[in-house]
Amino acid sequence: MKKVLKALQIKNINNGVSTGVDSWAGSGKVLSSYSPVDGELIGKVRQATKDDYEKVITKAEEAYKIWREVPAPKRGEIVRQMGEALRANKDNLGRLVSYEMGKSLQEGWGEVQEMIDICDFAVGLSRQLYGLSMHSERLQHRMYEQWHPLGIVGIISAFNFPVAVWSWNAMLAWVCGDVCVWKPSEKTPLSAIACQHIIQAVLRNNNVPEGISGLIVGDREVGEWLSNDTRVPLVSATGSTRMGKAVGQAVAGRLGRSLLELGGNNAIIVTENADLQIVIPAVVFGAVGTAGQRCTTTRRLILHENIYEDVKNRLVKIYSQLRIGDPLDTNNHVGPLIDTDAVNNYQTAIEKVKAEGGNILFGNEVLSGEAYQSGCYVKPTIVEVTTQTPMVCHETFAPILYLIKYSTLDEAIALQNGVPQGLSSAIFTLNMREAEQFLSANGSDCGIANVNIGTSGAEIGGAFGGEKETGGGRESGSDSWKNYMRRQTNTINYSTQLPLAQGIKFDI
Ligand code: UN1
Repeated sequence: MKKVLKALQIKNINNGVSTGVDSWAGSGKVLSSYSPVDGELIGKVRQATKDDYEKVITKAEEAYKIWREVPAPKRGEIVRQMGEALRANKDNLGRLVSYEMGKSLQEGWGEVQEMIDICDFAVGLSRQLYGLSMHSERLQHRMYEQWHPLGIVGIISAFNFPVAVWSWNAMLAWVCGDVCVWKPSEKTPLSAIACQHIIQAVLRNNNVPEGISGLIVGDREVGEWLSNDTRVPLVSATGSTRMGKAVGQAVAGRLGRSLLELGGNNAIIVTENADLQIVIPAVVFGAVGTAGQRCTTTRRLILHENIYEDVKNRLVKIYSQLRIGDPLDTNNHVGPLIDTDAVNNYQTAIEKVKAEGGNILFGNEVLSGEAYQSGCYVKPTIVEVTTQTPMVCHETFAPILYLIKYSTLDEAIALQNGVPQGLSSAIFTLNMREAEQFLSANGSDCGIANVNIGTSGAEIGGAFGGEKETGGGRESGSDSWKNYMRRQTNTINYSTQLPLAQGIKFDI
């Protein structure tokens, strides 16, 4: 890991990590980043004080005045170079993400690949920030709309995707002409600093201000500063519903904009017409991938009564064969949880669901021994329930999968929709009527609804996000870029008269 840190220019200086850039230089409390893989200290970072925050925002404001005037395709060219820099650093950055967060190396690299893909997407977008033109009802008038940047975009990201979700926001915001101030998770600060180095080098090479990309490491206070700051027109936040409600309320209180991507409680419905060969890998990857710490993780499996026992038995068998251990070792399927608090949450959730009548079919074990010295490794768990008890309706960020039996599709869809969250959902069926009902207006109520694909692993090209307690925001692909811009309607009169709209006469 030393070599990886060196390559990403992360050096410990004066009890804190030097960022090597001015746009972030915390002078506050020291934050230590421990790896959940082996419990080792990776590095220490100095958090930002309120003064540091003010400096970053001032730099961002100055940078915005310059950046908004750079033609969008030229901004796209700089984002293209960022994509190239990420390609060059993919191996090291993926390794750091994997070690600091605990996800498998494949997923660490996959996360960097998502960043590269969103760069490519943003480059194309930089020539396609289209507005509509309309026909004016008045003679010799022209009416059209154009999209302008907003200003400073505050980005609050979560530990589970330490770098990719930031890049979904930042790359789009940058081609749109905004500047970004990023508050990464305090559980994964080094991955963020590594990105900051990569981005700053590209900004320097292009002689554009470093304030285009600001980074502020700190705890929830920093989130509060961003949410309450009228100089930050948009706050995009990813994380728990509790955090999102606080951010959403604060930003709404000043009539700012927020883009929220919060908790999920994602279900897969498996009908009696499903191809079980593809169901099993989809469910296992969805439920245990990233140790159950994706917002898109499969948490509920709604099974038709005719295939219930078969699927249940196959799953228990596969779960008993899963290899749990160092995620940097590509032979392992499941890595650690982020920290021991997450382990406690896993244990508490299982205790509670047992008290609610849940039947543990597999798992419910915290692993110990040399390979598990960080204390963060748990056995993926399967629990059988007969109704959606309070614990089943709650998002526990751990690999706990609830199995529920159904007999009619209406009942299955009601179960799928019967939780407060609305991010991702899936149905496995080869029956076209079942699939279409699931996708119809009286089907899944989620932002993402898949057929014969699991709930996690969405592509960057689609709009990503969900309904209800998931927060309603859409990031990444499709027309999500509109979140980062303001629409202006322009009407131009090239006649010699001043006709009023709606035919109103006003003679003076
Ligand atoms: C998240 O967990 O916050 O769809 C994002 C997926 C990933 C992104 C997850 N592409 O699982």
